[in-house]
Amino acid sequence: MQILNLAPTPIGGHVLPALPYAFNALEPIIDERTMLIHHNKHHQKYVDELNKTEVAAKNMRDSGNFADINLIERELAYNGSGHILHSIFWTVMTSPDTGGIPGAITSTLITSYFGSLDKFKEQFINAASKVFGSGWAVLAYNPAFQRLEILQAANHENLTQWGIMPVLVCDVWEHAYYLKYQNNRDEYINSWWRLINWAEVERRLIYAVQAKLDLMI
Ligand code: MN3
Repeated sequence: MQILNLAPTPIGGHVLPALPYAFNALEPIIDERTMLIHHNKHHQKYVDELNKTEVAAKNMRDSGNFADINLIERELAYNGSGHILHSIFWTVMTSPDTGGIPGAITSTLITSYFGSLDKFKEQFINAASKVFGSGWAVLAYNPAFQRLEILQAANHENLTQWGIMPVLVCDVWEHAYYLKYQNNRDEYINSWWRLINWAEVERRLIYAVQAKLDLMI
């Protein structure tokens, strides 16, 4: 891989990223206990299952027995997407009302596509609120179209556009909010908005735009 300057994650070598703040940093909007369970139990499980599945896939290739191929491919999509979305989720939040305002690139791309920041927020919150069952609201840069889009993720891996690069994600699985908000998902989402770390969204968006993956189609 030297020629490509890549450092690929070894098969079965994913690790749970540390939170970039204390478990109680998002209080009172997201309580410490929810963060502990969500990060140390739920996200850890996606990492563990992804690692296990990658090893199982290697064993499948080594043995030439592909009887479990459908199960393995499904697990790769589910757990891999779960690991990626949670890893992004932790970084795009910060203590309430300290995350600033959308950066210059974020504001420009949001306004040019959604019309205004208010229209963007309205669609994002509605998308998050109306996810059927467990899932996410995702603001993503689509390099094929060279613009942003709002998508829902059903579970972690369904309803996507291929090749998107998520820059802002909101977890609306019940495990993200149930201890404090019970069935009041809308209250959670509207409070969650005050946690957005706009500098991190801007950093991710600049990276996505510069990736120049528009040659993919
Ligand atoms: Mn979650």
